[in-house]
Amino acid sequence: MNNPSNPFRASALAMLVGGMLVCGYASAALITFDTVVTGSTSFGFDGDGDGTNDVIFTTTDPSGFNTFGPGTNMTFIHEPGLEGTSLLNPDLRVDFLRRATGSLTFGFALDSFVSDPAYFASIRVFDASATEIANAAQQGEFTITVPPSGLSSYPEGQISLAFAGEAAYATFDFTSTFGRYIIDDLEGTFGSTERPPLPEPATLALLGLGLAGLGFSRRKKA
Ligand SMILES: [Ca+2]
Ligand SMILES: [Ca+2]
Ligand SMILES: [Ca+2]
Repeated sequence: MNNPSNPFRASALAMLVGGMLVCGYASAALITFDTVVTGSTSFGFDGDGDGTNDVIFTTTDPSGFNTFGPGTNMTFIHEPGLEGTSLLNPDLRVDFLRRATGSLTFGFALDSFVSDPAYFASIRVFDASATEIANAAQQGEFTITVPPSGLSSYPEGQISLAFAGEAAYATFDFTSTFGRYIIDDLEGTFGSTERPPLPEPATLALLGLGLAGLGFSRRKKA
């Protein structure tokens, strides 16, 4: 058992936790689509701010993307998102110019008034030789947004899929009653440029001590 009165153990544990938090932050990026331009047929994400996009979403719909769709009464969509037609197959493509590794997670909503197996979101992930390395599909469901029983305005969901190797691109296909979908909060590890330099051990120790203090003061309040 841990002895919380042992300061060395407490700070060693906090350093470990701090290190894990730093690594988690360093390896993943969240794309919120908050700068999508309505009518554009592509949307780029520049994870490290060097002026070169690392992740590029495209649609073959000449009308391009929209940004707003289901409103605020949703669990997995926080407008603006990436909204488009679901009448194509695929409806959306994303290219990982610096590759993606590990897993991808995203929220989706469908322009439907019913939840039905015929209305779903799906994703196929491919490597650089166009070999499919992962896929997933999920029916849109109404979620509880106002407990105990208030439901989201539209059926929605969150897909999370893990894969081995390096993803070069992925395609999305959606089906819905009224021909539109929206996605938001796409999270993944997009090829390293967004990773900040690893902190020096001294910084980690300071962070660990800070976390230890935070944990302690929280315990005191509770
Ligand atoms: Ca958003
Ligand atoms: Ca970049
Ligand atoms: Ca479709």
